[in-house]
Amino acid sequence: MHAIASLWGIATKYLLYNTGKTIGSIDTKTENQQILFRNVGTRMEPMYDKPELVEVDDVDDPFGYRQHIIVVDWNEDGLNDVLTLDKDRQYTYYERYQAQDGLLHLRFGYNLRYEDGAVITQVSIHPWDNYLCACDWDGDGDWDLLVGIGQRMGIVFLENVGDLKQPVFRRPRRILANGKPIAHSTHCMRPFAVDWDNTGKLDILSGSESGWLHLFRRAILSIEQEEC
Ligand SMILES: [Ca+2]
Ligand SMILES: [Ca+2]
Repeated sequence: MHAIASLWGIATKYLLYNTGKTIGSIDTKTENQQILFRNVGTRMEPMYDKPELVEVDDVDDPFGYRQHIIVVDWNEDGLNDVLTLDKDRQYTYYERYQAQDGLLHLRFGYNLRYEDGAVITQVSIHPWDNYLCACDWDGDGDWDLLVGIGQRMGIVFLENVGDLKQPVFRRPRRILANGKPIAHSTHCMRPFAVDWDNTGKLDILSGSESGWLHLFRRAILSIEQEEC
């Protein structure tokens, strides 16, 4: 389903929402809001409730204008969380937790930071859309980030040089395919990391504004030495 989200690019996304039972949901982005379509059917026979806004406890306007979200269990507590860029275009982790009302809510976790303590912002990488993908790209047990940008930046890698509880990241470095920056799209480059061919290492499936999906096998990928 992530592949389909990549194909659709800016308009739609797919996510799994933990609500006590396995429920699939789809969110659709409008301006600075995120909309959840809660699956009130089953996984095999989904049926969606009326759309509802995704809210974050005690945070007004939690999502940036035309920004995207990804859903990942960032703190690995069994509940899917949200990574996004906030209204100030800062990389932000919203944690999902069980509130006193017994329901699952989102709350502010923290802003993601570089190893020098600076908050990661869109502008610090590229002012165009930053499409996030969280994955353990280097296989050391913590979440790294791939960010799809396009233009001459292509897809960049932010290595987590902290750990799961206190992640901090190196400045972005470009991912190279056969020694060259990835350049299949100038805009809406949307990477997703998946072990496509079952080699035990992650490959990249990346969507583009053309509607095509592009597969980059790990064997041809490397990381540029210099930071962007
Ligand atoms: Ca979690
Ligand atoms: Ca890692």
